[in-house]
Amino acid sequence: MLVDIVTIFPRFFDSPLATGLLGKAGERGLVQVRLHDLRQWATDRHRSVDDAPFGGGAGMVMLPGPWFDALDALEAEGPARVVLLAPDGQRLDHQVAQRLAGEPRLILCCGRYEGVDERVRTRVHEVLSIGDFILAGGETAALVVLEAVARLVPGVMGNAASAADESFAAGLLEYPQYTRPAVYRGLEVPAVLRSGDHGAVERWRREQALERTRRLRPDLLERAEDEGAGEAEGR
Ligand code: JF5
Repeated sequence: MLVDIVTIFPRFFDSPLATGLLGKAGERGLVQVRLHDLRQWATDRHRSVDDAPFGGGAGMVMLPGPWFDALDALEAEGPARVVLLAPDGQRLDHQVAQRLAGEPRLILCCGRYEGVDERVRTRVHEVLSIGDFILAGGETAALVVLEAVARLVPGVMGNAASAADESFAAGLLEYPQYTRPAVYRGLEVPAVLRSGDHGAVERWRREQALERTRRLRPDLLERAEDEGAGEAEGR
């Protein structure tokens, strides 16, 4: 997968792209990320990318020109799914991440200031939000999207990912996990996990996942029911 990121702060991505899962995915050529400074498509001598809003009001709005020229240049290289990160977009979830992980190329557009000139939206295929809050810029949201998508690209993670992913895809939270020691400061690991009875372990985990989802995220179960994934409820 190729990911082009357009931003006024390309350096923002340095450490996350060099570290951990994204670093390894880059090294292995599974997720190639290219950073583009939006200012390279600015046209005035101050390299402006924003201006005051028509109609007045606080703050600045990102100019359409640099965005249109950036997307002209990047799309001339070939087809890509163009995504704008903004608070009014579709909420990112596991399903959206899975869909994007199947794309050969993404262009992530990071807005700043009070927003992006509305006409830029004629050039994007979709707007994505990571939640109902306002960030200083789309960069943080783009990183969240990138990490959620990259770990679903085939080969990026081993099988360790799939169990938890399948659980979430089925609309359930994960079951509780423990490692050594068996007793830590008087806190015990549930006996069933040390019983060696794999069937009992599996049943316990399923029960825990369901109970935890019911208690903490009942909305996930309702959604699973609506989607006809009744087996999540043991039916
Ligand atoms: C942004 C206009 C982009 O604040 C966000 C955001 C929140 N959830 N998802 C994205 O992006 C920055 C702000 C204003 C465009």
